[in-house]
Amino acid sequence: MILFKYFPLLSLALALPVHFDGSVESNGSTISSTSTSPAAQFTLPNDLTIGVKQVPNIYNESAIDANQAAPGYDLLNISLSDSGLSGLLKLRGEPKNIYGYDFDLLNLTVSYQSDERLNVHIEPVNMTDVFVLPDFIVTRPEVESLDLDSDLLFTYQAKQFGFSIVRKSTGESLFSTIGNPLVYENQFIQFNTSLPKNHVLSGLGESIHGSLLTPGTNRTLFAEDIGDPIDGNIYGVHPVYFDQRYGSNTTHAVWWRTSAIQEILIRNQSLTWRALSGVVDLYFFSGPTPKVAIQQYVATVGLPALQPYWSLGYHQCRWGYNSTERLQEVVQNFKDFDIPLETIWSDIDYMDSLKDFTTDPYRFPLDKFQRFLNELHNNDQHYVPIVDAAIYVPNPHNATEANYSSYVNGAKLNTFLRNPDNTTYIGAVWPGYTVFPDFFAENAQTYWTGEISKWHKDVSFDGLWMDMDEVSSFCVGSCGTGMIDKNPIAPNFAVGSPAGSYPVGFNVSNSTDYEIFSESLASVSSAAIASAEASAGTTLSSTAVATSSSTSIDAKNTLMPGKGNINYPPYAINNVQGDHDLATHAVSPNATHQNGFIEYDVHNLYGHMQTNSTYNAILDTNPGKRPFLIVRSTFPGSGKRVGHWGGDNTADFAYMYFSIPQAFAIGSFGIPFFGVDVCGFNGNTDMELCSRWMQLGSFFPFYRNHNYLGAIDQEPYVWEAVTSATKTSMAIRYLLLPYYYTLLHESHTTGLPFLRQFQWEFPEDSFYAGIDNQFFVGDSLLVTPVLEPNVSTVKGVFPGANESDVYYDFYTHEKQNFTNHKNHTLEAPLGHIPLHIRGGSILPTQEPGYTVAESRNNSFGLIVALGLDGSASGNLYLDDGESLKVSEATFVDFVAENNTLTAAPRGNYAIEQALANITILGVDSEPSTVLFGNSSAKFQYTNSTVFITGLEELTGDGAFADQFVVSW
Ligand code: MIG
Repeated sequence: MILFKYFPLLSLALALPVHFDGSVESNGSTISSTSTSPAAQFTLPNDLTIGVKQVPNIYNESAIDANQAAPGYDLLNISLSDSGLSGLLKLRGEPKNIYGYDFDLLNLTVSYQSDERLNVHIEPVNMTDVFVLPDFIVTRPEVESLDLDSDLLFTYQAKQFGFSIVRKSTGESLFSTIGNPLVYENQFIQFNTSLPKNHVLSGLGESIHGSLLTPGTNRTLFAEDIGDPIDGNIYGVHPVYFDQRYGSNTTHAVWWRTSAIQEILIRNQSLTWRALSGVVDLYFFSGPTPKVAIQQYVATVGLPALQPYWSLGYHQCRWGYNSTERLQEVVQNFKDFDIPLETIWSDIDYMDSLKDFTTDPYRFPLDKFQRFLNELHNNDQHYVPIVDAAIYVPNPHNATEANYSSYVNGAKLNTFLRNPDNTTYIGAVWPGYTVFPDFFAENAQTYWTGEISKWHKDVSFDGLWMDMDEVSSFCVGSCGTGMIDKNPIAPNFAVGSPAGSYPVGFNVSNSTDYEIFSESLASVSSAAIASAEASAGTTLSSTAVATSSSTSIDAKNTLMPGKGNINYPPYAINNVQGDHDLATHAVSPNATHQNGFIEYDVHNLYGHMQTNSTYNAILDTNPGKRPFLIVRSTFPGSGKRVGHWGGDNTADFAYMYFSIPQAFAIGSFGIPFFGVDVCGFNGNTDMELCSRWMQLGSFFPFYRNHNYLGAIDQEPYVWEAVTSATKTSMAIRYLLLPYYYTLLHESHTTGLPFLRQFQWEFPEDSFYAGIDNQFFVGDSLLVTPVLEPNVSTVKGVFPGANESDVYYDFYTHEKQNFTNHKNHTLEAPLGHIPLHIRGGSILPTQEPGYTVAESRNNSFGLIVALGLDGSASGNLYLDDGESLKVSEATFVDFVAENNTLTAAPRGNYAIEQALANITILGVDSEPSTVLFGNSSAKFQYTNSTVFITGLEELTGDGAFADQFVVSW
């Protein structure tokens, strides 16, 4: 079965007509300039992609230790202010200029901003050439009141300046730089805080890593387009950490409000924070619980967007849906297999020669494509296409390209990134040599709104997927300068070749396919295998780097007066790209914005800025409706507007595992709407992995299956076992949609993450620190996924079991006799994902339909899981699911105690569907009657569970039209 899917895809790719020559599909077979395709095409010259090899400072044994060498500062002229204090920091003795030039004088300002937030701000007295993060990007938090009751206390040592943040209520030092000098140079800022032994730290992203920042972790913060290397710097930048202290049972958060390139070193008892530019602008949040600390941080950077209700439906995507017919076929297959499909996605395949805001005239002819989209919308389904950051530069010798309006309009409005000499910066991405919108430029919004709204008239998308926004460029520097008459050019690496790998355990679980695959693989030419491996590997440029000596880069533009050497800063970060050059596979640090900003200072903001403009542009196309945006590169505050996906993971069990801590981290950064490429992106998936992952994905807020161009198909209908596993878990997801949507709303109003780590829910018990293989959806549903191959059981722990808490099996409703702190083995044959409801919760449900719209028309239900004390509570939030400004909303509070359930609605959103049933778990003896109001209700009793049914007749005006009381 797998091979049947595998080879047709390949041959399809090779049989594409001539006019596709500029598209990636054809590049799969031509990786050098000696193209074998009918119309020869230039390839990006290899040497333009190779940076200058850097030795990362953390691996450089002769590197100077700034803590030893720096002179430090003395604090002078201290004066108290209404909200804190200020003072002047003076360099002690001669400058040492370790990794840049020492600033002689610094201003220190400390302000108690609110009961929970304290700010320590340090900046040079002379601010010429010092980058300051503008307020409009991430609001600079201000003093909210002068009459405060803070649990935080700032103390300092004036001579050889250092400061501590102390928690007043416990006397504990939360943060202390005392004992290590502050280093403040134009290209290097460093401070060091001591940490307690056995610290429990999390945050500092984005990275693929366990949830805890264990000693030895080096975290580099530099937005990068790379296939999810474990521990490497990837797409987003979030300079915040959470410090959970079990000794005192408190948690606080520390955020550095900066877009600078950073590196953080976590050791047994210290954290060293380094930045390559900017000012020190630190915010301490007092918590004192982990959830409250997260909420304080998230509320400060911006509460998450309320996503449209339909976004909770299932999303299907792949790189390689390369015609309208193919999209149609996939949609139809879902229908035929009766697997709910809410949204079908397009990768870059729909584009005309990979150009943004175009559609291929042959594979996606507009009339046919529009008919398809209309039909989709008529069925209450949705369409989300990808948009890349870079804009193709037309070849001046090609008349048909000359009017590529997305380029022409941007050039006219002067909205593309520049070189230091004011020429246009030209890099290279999929379509060839490209320019990059400068989202700081005066006309950027006009330009971007123009492009998006014009395109939306042709292609009525329901949301956008923003990729390559780190911002990615395949060559080093402005490589397209003087080269645009070569356009279109292909990337210099293989794309779309068959992915050679299969998941661990494949030889056991798919033994038949495995044998056929191994034989066939042996017959594929070694060249094809090599290119497959190259494209399935983690770095796209590493092969090139390994085999070539470095090319010299014009250094003159990388030295900026006052700024220093911005391309090769004296402190080299451990950038994950092959040679550690900051300009490898990304737009160069010396690219210059219209307002004078250089990428060196704002690289980490590219995705965030593009997000803001895109959000506004989408709003323009559909006024008043919540824009749906999934983006790759994020920054503090991005969650206000977008959701995020985990990027290019690999189809293997390890990546399924890491999706859980990645979700915890991204949730704590204020982006609750998160999911990863289910079944895996790079490499081939297999039946077993895909079955497990489709089930796990059902419990992530964003549920999307996405796949690499050259990999075998992985829609859930490809394997019978995956189809049935998917239907099972999807039915649960759709049943729980009212609970999920209520959680989205809770995130939106409180900042709480959607998926919850045990250590957040049970913060007093250090046994549950750093558990990454189980999680809660909200605080009521505990998921114990299988994360390894070839097993039929899984081990799990159950916090508080039979002490403070009790758990019920979701499927059987049986009360579990679990013991706190004990590892329990659960049956988990393929197709079964263990789920437990936490006693004390009430979950609203709705009968699943094929689409979200259909589900929303079905009748409601309630699952009441009684806690150890016989009580439970929960709530429901509902609105129209799409209005940006919600004017009609209904909240229902549910409380169960003393054999009585009360539902108390408030609000003005009309819920017309009836209530069909209520299931009460944990009822010790069979009730003689059950009353709904004054009427007796039908019920059954088994397994300590009361099943009340047939309530439709009693709730014909709508499930929650009136308050009701049920007693048993
Ligand atoms: O470098 O558009 O993360 O989801 O399929 C590859 C093609 C570019 C990277 C995205 C991935 C997408 C792919 N893109």
